[in-house]
Amino acid sequence: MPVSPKIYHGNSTPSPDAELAALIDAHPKPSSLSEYSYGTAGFRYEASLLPCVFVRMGIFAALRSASLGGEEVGAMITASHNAEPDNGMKLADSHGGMLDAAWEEHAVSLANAPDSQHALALIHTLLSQHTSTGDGGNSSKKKLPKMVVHIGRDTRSHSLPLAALVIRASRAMGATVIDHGEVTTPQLHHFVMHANGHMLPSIIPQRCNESGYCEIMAMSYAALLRTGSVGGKGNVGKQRLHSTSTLVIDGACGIGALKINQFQHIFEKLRAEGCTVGLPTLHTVNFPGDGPLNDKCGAEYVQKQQLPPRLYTPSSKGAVSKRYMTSFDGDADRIVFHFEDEAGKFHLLDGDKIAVLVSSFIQDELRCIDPEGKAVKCGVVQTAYANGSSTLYLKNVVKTNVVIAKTGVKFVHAAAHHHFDVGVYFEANGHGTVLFGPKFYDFISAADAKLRGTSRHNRANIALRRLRVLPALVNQSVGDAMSDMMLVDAILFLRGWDLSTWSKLYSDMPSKQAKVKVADRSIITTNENETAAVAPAALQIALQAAMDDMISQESSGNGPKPRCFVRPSGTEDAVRVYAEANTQKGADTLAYEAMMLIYKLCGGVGAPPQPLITNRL
Ligand code: G16
Repeated sequence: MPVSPKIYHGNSTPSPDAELAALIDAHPKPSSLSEYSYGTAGFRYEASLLPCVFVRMGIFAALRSASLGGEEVGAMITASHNAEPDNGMKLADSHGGMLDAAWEEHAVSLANAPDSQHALALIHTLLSQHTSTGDGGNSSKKKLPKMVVHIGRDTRSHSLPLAALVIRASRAMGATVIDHGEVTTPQLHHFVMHANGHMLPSIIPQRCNESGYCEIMAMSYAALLRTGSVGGKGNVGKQRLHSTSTLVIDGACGIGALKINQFQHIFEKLRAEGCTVGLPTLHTVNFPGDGPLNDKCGAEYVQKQQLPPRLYTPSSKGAVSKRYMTSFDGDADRIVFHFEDEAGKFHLLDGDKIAVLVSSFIQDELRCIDPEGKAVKCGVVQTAYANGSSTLYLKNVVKTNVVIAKTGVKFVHAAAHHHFDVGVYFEANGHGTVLFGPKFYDFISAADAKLRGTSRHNRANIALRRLRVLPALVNQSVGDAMSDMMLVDAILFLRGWDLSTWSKLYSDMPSKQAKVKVADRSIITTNENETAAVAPAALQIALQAAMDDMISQESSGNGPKPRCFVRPSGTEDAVRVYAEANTQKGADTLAYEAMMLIYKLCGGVGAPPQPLITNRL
């Protein structure tokens, strides 16, 4: 059952400096690390390296809240898709999204301050520059604004002690801490967004705790499913297809498995109330403790290896239908779908396929009200990892706008917000959501007024009911596996599709992803959208030659051409490689050539990479 958060009040020491200095001194910088860097999604390291930076980030989160005049912010303790020994922190700004880019620099400076004296000096500078009640160098002289920090954590064994450090540090700054305990990353972002209620569009009910989060989502999901029972043209979703009647959820042995199970209770209640239209049976596997976190299971493994997850839960052996499956990652902010066909072949439906399904659904519904499609600008944001076939399909078949942004939610989220009134963003790894802007809400109000009094069976009216529930169903702060799962399931239900039908919309170009370990991955830099390496210059020249070679070997007709790019990971100590070609052998060859180039030109460590051979199931 959802638990209520614990509230800790800030310490009321007249001058917090002594306590802050003591905390900082007690958690010195590890000698094995030259500098902390802010990665793709915040600080992420092997857990024993983190106490120093977590104390400072507890202080920093309070500072950030102070700089926003007391608006509430969040800190999530998680290393998401990484292996169990790693941990990290994702910082949520008051709008619920990722920390403002300008403040990342301050976070890095505070994390790397050589000692408590320098750290305190920086804290005072930030306070005086960014708060109206800033102390100009002495926090004991003036009253600080209200500061509120929400804390959440994943199920890693070290997340609890690390969270305790963050709580202590925030309280030492005088901040009120709201400790949500074990939650998913998107839940924590949701709590922060809802805590600052003035930022919520009026269409979304304000619910700042876990039971509220579950209720809003489940009710919106049920409302969307119910629109399938109305009938009318294009409305096939009256009955669930047998192949989608049970949805198996691989929880990656992490927090998502525990949280999705809470929806069972709500679904049971809905069934008891007679609201049964289309609700599937949920069957969760891979709970915390069943197996190692993210190891041979979960979204990262399934998507990168293009293999089904291992099923660790003892009762799942032989009892799981593989027709309709989904995998979350370790903090449940990513989701991919997959199934085994009648011939036992594995099929993956990744973030690209989700972007296609969701964007075409929303556009179809909008066009039922606005056939010209001019009132609201829709589009999709992808990254360089998007399969070339998906981008072509989006442009040529869905006929939507496509923008390519840098890897990382903070970039794709910002691009969706900036370019579109309805911006669908999904990274191929399954991290994504849909953002609705002010013009969308104006469109809904105008449609409401226009369609008032028309029949419930009127197709435009059905479209309006569908579109109206989306902002509450779809997490508006960050990608959310549970929310995306319900959105996708509802769309499949309304379309009368199963995973096989959805999968056949287009065929992915064969692709390969790999990693290479080098002494210092920061020597590799890329262009703005990461499609080409800028340094070392010799790397891109050699990569281009390998791509040209592959293009001349494979005739690609009008389809996407073979391509390959490399970039340093911002979450793991590795350089990532992505290759796609017209054949799996071509993609494997290209990826292997890129790995060898990185190994030779960028200081590879350990044994040289081995040739890649993909064996499909
Ligand atoms: C994080 C980010 C994602 C990003 C992923 C991989 O995911 O939130 O946006 O795609 O890292 O980043 P990189 O390739 O730089 O390692 P998560 O789920 O691990 O938080």
